[in-house]
Amino acid sequence: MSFRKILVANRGEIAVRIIRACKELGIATVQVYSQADADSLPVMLADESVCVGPGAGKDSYLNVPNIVSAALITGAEAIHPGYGFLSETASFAEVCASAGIKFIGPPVSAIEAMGDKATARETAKRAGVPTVPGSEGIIASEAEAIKVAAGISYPVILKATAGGGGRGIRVVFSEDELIAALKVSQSEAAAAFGNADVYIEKYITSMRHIEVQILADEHGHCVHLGERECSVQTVRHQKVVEEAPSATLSHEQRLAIGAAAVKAAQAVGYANAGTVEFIWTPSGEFYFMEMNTRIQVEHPVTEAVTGIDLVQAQIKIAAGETLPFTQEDIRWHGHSIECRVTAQDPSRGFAPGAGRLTNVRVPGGLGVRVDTQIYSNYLMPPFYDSNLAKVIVWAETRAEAIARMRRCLDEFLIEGIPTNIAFLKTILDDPRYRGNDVSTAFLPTMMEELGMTG
Ligand code: MV4
Repeated sequence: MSFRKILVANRGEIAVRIIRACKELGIATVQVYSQADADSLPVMLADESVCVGPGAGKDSYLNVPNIVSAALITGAEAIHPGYGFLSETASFAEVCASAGIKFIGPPVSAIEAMGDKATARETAKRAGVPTVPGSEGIIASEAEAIKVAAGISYPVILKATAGGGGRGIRVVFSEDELIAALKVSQSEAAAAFGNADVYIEKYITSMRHIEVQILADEHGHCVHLGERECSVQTVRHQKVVEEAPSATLSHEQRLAIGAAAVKAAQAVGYANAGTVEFIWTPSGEFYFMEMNTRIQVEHPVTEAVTGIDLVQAQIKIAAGETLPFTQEDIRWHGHSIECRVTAQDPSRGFAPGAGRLTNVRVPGGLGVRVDTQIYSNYLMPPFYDSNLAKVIVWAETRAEAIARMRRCLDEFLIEGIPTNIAFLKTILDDPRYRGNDVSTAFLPTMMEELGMTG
């Protein structure tokens, strides 16, 4: 059994990515789009398209009734949500199910279990996955916050249970700051997520962000596809450069963290593609951080080193197929790097830009992949994220991959709006980056040294 027609409930490069996977599987595509995206590449590439509302995301790509109606009217049997928008909204997956449409993603129960980060942490801990010392679930009172923090010792980090990806977090260095920080964290969380609940962890002062790709079918099989190194992020938790594998992990460590990721996924009855995020310490210990129950922006680096098409795998799993490989069949070859090219202006605090791309010239050559929605004369709408393109390179070694990426960034020409391409070159040229001497502090430090804000 496979699907005959899939609706793509997203936009930009990930919509293009999903359409490509469908085409190769012989599946027809319906692209939903906003009025601002009428001339977009996914609309051109899809077999059919349906306008679901005005430019603002909340009126179009988050408009559940319109998207589900578009699927019913066009006879799409499944919806691929991509990343962002409705991809991790359990109620959307539920509405799809009640309309008889397959949501290409995990079960509603798994989205819910991992969507609440304090619950996810407890679930991982109970399953035997290492977690950072901290509170048991959410903080119920100021007295409990003081007691927990004193017990694990400062610094501590406050995280919103409804957050994720670093939104609504506060680092606290001493007890005098704790209660004020707790109040700020709770009110920020309430405003951002409609849920004020916060949990506490020991703050790990030097860490790498290492995440593990997993794939699970709906028949109880689950494998990991190794890790991605995502430590190069801005102080606002924007990932900028990602790699697979991490140059830091030995093969034994890869298998150990991979097995932990599989355990976490199995603890919530996971199916489809997912990513388990870990803190990696300088001494080689790792701790569960959170799980993302969707395909991620940086998935292509894992595809490059494993040869597995993750979006095709998502579709086949949702159609009820069994995983065609076991853990022992997964092999890793070479090194892959992704750079996120964005419409951000480094000279204006990385403010997001929009407007007409008067001229575009995309890099290419052996071992180069560019996932993008842009083309010459494309009008970048102001409503959405600032991603313009992902440049993904593959080479035998990390050094060769860096040289290839550097060459690609020189080739890439985008005229008409400011981009971060020069900033990406600065990162690739930094001896700390080249020497894999990075932690999550690397990029904020580099930017401060260069007098950059943002
Ligand atoms: C942490 C941490 C240190 N210790 N958790 C959470 C979301 C992820 N994207 C970043 N997060 C972190 N979680 C513990 N227990 C450090 C980070 C972190 C960070 C925290 C504050 C300000 C900037 C940061 C940049 C990268 C990682």
